[in-house]
Parts: sequence; structure tokens; C-alpha cells
Amino acid sequence: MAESASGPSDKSVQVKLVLLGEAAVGKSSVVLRFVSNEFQPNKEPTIGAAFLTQKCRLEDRVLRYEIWDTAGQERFHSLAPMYYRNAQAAVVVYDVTKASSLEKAKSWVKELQRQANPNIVIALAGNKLDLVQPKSPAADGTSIDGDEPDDATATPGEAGAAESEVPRAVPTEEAQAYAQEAGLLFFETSAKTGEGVVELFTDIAKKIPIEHILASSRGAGRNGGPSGRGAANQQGVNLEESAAKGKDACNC
Ligand SMILES: Nc1nc2c(ncn2[C@@H]2O[C@H](COP(=O)(O)OP(=O)(O)OP(=O)(O)O)[C@@H](O)[C@H]2O)c(=O)[nH]1
Ligand SMILES: [Mg+2]
Repeated sequence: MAESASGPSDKSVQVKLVLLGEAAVGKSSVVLRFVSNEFQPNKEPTIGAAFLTQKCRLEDRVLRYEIWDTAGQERFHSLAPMYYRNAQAAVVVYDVTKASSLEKAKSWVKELQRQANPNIVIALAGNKLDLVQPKSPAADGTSIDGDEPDDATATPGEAGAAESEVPRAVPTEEAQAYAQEAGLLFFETSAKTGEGVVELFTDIAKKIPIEHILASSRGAGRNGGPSGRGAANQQGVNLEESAAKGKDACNC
């Protein structure tokens, strides 16, 4: 961990953040984009949970996210409380092309609001935004998987006129209205292009009550693990990547 190597300030605050959401909505991909600025088109499902870290510079402070990326498959649901317990932030992810994934996200939000830390900062993220955006050859500059030509009638120059790859199933306004009503931050993201990802983590960082965390960590020790020390060794936990590699990808 290259904690003190890069910045003038060493006042690093640890923030435990958990990702929740239906299987295959792109939780791991969003985290991979945030931590390593990479995207894997065929990312395998998470087993149990994965742990990653990333730093985020906030004015005079460096915040160090300790990220628990949980598995969305239903068989892992019962493990979730281990990961959201003591979390200061949660990102609940859905897929903008799949309406049922927003319903699942809502049920995670309810569970968090009932059972997680009452001060938890929750963000709702509608991922796979790239799939519902009009295809235009140079729009995101990252068309990495075969630039097959759009059909001849497409007009890439006209915003909104070209057809997207997949129909949108969750209108932005609907999710935004729900987020507002439930008191959540709201973003639409694409782990594939990176759109919205840094903004998501940066805005969460800005809402974290840092002074409160500093005060409680002075008194009560750290709360990094899913349910205390050693929990990372519990069944199913896959510590697939554990270092931020000293990067400051948060850009905040
Ligand atoms: N086009 C597109 N595909 C994405 C995006 N995010 C993830 N995917 C793809 O969706 C699939 C599932 O992504 P994951 O990141 O593994 O999803 P997950 O939510 O972590 O899934 P579980 O670990 O099973 O809960 C993978 O094939 C990803 O490449 C995105 O923003 N755009
Ligand atoms: Mg995953």
C-alpha cells in the first residue's frame, strides 16, 4: 500500500463501502473501473465477495475506500449483512436495461435502511448506460469489441436519433424520482466506458461525515472487515484483489 507516497496529506480516512445489487448488473465491473480503470467484457460472477481498496483525494483529505464487492446471486444473499454492517457507504447497482434489477435494488435499499448503520450514505447506480446510448463511432472512444458498422440509416451526428444497442428498461426520471424520495444519491454509469464512475465515488466521498468517522475510529478501533477481524477468511470470500496500487484514480 503506497499510502504516504503520493500526497502532501497523510490524513487518510478509511471508509468502508459495500456494493449490492442483482447478479450481473455490473457491480464488480464498476469497482474494477474505479480501482484499475479497466473493463472486462466477460467478467465472471463474484463468489461470496471481493475486497478492493482505492484512495480518493478530497480537498485536504485522503479518503481510503475499503470496498466490499458482494455477490449478487441469490444463494449469497444471507452473507450480505456481514459486508454492510458498519459500512459508511453503499452503492446499490441496477442495470438500466433490466427493470427487475431496479426492483431488486429497491429491496436492498430497504434492507440497508432497516439494518445498516443509520448514517450510511447510499447511492443508487444505474449501470450499463453505454448499452442504451446511441451508437456513434467516436462517441466514447472506447469501442473495443468490434466496431461493426451501424445500419446504413443511422445518423451518428444527431444526438438521440441513432438506435441504441438495447432498449432502455428503466427511464432515468423514474429511478431519479425514486432515489430522491428515498434519500439516495443517484448516478447512471457505464463500467464499460467509465462514464459516471469516478463521479459516483467522488460524490459519495463528499457526503461521508468524515469528522464523525475520525472521532469514532479513535475511540472504537477500525471496522474494516465484514464483521470484524478475520471475517475475510470466511467461506466464499474471494480476495481477488486487495491493493489500490497507490493510484489516485478518484480524481477528487
Ligand atoms: N455493456 C456493458 N456491460 C457491462 C457493464 N458492466 C458490466 N458489464 C458486463 O456485465 C456482465 C456482468 O458484470 P459483473 O461486473 O460481473 O456483474 P456483477 O454485478 O458483479 O455480478 P455478480 O458478481 O454475479 O453479482 C459482465 O459480462 C460485464 O462485462 C457496462 O457498464 N456495460
Ligand atoms: Mg461481481
